[in-house]
Amino acid sequence: MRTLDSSTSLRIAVQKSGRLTDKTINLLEGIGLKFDDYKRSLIVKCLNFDVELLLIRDDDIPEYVEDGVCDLGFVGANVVEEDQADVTVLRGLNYGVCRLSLAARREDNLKTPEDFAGKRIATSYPGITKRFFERNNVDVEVITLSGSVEIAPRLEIADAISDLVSTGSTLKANGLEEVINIFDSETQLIKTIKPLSDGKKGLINKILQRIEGYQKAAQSRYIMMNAPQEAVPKIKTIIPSLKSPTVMPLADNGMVAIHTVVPLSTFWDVMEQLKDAGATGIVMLPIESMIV
Ligand code: PRT
Ligand code: ZN
Repeated sequence: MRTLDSSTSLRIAVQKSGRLTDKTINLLEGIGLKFDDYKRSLIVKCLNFDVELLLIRDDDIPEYVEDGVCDLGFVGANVVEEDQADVTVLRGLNYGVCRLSLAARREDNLKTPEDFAGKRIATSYPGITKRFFERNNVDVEVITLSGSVEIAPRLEIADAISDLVSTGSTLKANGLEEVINIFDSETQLIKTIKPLSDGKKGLINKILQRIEGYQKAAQSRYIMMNAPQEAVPKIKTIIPSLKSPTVMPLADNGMVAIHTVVPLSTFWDVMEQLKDAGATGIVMLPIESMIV
C-alpha cells in the first residue's frame, strides 16, 4: 500500500455523479491511473500515482480549484465561464461538448439579440446570459432556475430560455427553437493558480503529456497495406502521416508492406485514394495511446 506524500500528491476534482463522471474516469484510467471503486467515496486514492480524486458536484469544481483545495479539475467550460473562475485552463478535452443557446417558441419569431429586449429569460446560467445581453446592449430580465429550464415558457414563468443544448431534442420536445448559440463548451482540464510544489508540477506535466497522447491516439488510426514497390512514391503523397511511413519488402517480388498512422478525420478519403493508387489488403487498427 502506498502512502500519500502531501507535498507532492495531486488532488483532482471530478464530478461525482453526472454526465462527465464516467468519461473523466475513463480518461484517467486510459492514461494509466488506477483507482478503487470511485462510486462509493468522496475521496478516491490512486493506486499507482500520488494522486487523489475529490468527487464533488460540478458547480463546486471551479471554486475548489481556484482556492487551491484541488490542484486540477475536470469540468465543463460552461461552469468555469459562468463562475468567471480565476484558474488556468490547461486544455479542452473534446467530451461533454455542448453549447449554451437562447431558445424560444417558434411562433414568437425571436431571431436577433435585439428581439429579446424586455423579455424574461429563464436559465441556470445567469452570468453568461447577462454578459451576452450586456455585450449586445440589450435589456432583458434574467430569471435564475436550477433545473428544468425548458418548461419555463410553457409555465409562463419566462418568454424564452438560455440552456445547454447537445442534440437539440429536449428543446424540440418542449416546442422550443434554438435561436442563438451564445457559448460553446466542452470539458476542460483546469489548474489552480496557487503555487505548486515541483513534485506536483512534474506530475501535472506527466498527466498532460499522457492526455495529449491519449487524445491523439483516439483521433488516429494505424493502417497497414500491401502495395507494388513502384506505387510507394504516390502512396507517400496520399498519406498525411505524422512521420514517414514504414515500408518493408515482402517475400513477393516487387511488393512492399506499408504501415502508418492517419488522422481519423481523413481516414476514409485516404483509404479510397490508397486503393486507387494500387494498395491492397488495407487494414485499420485503433491505437490505445501514442507519444509524439
Ligand atoms: O449534480 P451536478 O451538479 O454535478 O450535475 P449537473 O446536473 O449540474 O450536470 P450534468 O451532469 O447534467 O452535466 C454536466 C456537464 O455536462 C455540464 O455542465 C456540461 O458541461 C456538460 N453537458 C454536455 C451537458 C449537456 N451536454 C446537456 N445536454 N449538460 C447538460 N445537458 C442537458 C441540458 O441542460 C438539457 O436539459 O441536456 C439537455 C439537452 O440535451 P439535448 O441532447 O436534448 O440537447
Ligand atoms: Zn451542476
